[in-house]
Amino acid sequence: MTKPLNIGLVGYGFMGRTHSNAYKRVNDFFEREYRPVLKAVCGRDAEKAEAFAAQWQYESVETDWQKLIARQDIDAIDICTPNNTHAEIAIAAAEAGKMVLCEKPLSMDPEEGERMVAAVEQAKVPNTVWYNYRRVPAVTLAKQLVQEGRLGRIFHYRSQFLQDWTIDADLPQGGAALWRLDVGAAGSGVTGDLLAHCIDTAIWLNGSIRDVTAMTETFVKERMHNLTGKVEKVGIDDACAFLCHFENGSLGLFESTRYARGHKALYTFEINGEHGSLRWDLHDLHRLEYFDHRDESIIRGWHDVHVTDGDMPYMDKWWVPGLQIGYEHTFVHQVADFLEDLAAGRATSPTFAEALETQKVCQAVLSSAETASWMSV
Ligand code: SOE
Repeated sequence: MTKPLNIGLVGYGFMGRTHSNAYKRVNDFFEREYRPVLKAVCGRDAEKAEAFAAQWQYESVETDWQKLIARQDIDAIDICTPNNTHAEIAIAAAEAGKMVLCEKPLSMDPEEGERMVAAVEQAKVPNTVWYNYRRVPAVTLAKQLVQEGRLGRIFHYRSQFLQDWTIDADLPQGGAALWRLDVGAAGSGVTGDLLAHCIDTAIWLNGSIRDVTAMTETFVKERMHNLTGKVEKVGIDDACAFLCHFENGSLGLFESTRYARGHKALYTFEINGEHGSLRWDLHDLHRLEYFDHRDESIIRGWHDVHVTDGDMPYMDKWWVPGLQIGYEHTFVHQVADFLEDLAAGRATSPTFAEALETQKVCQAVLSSAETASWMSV
């Protein structure tokens, strides 16, 4: 018999769907002591929340997140709302003794993040932030290869996250689907939305970032605001690039934009070390490219590892070798790890405290771009 873990989901957009799917699937594939129960979904629009609940089979609906948090039958609060609401909901949930799972980025800025970390640590409640790409099997395998020391001393880390969905100057900002363009709701543009993923993975694979120098650009300066109906200044960064030093002495190069025509979600990273290199690309997410200079010279070249065998991370739980999994599975893996850690009394990485480090790098990047100077993290 599994123990129920009653989930209260706040927000029912794109991320609400990815998380709900993960809760529903996880125990079908992973043997775990706990089983998530879709107890309640919360959203301000009752009709939409009801429709979401019906589609995903949530047992009940709330329209006020405070009421959801006050419910005795909810164990964990999952925050899938715009970034400017994360802190208030997470802190209240922790104070009420609930576990908290929060969408990325953790917060609007490090100051908010600090308060969120203090709240979960004081309440001693399990917490995690959904930086899902760590749990793409090929990315988890990259972590394993780095940890085994196969690359030797690391010299370079470079990463990009390219999209093209905001090029149209007539696209409005703000409101349900477009809050990512509204600085008041998102905090920043590509830095918090896309580079945050690159930074989280980079810190995980290559350690802390010491300092940064950055530039940002806002290509479309004014957009109609869906909430006010007026044309308003755009406050987000449409593109951002930065250089950095990692604490281990390696150099980093990061770039993100929503203006790279032809790229939908081209998240890539490459690591170059003394003995070898690793390369990964979200558009081909089940492959990890690996080069080992110690291979015999006549066969030396890039290994194109198809990460589907049962001895590769997470893959023994899915199909048979050669058959791939995809984007949604990264969320299933995060829940599977969360449930396993919960049973073992361990923290699930990235915790709020770990995600705060990413927030500090984002802040240093934005400050550096503003002041045109190097910033320490
Ligand atoms: C933005 O388009 C977005 O949906 C991000 O918010 C997600 O975090 C990223 O994984 C995909 O792109």
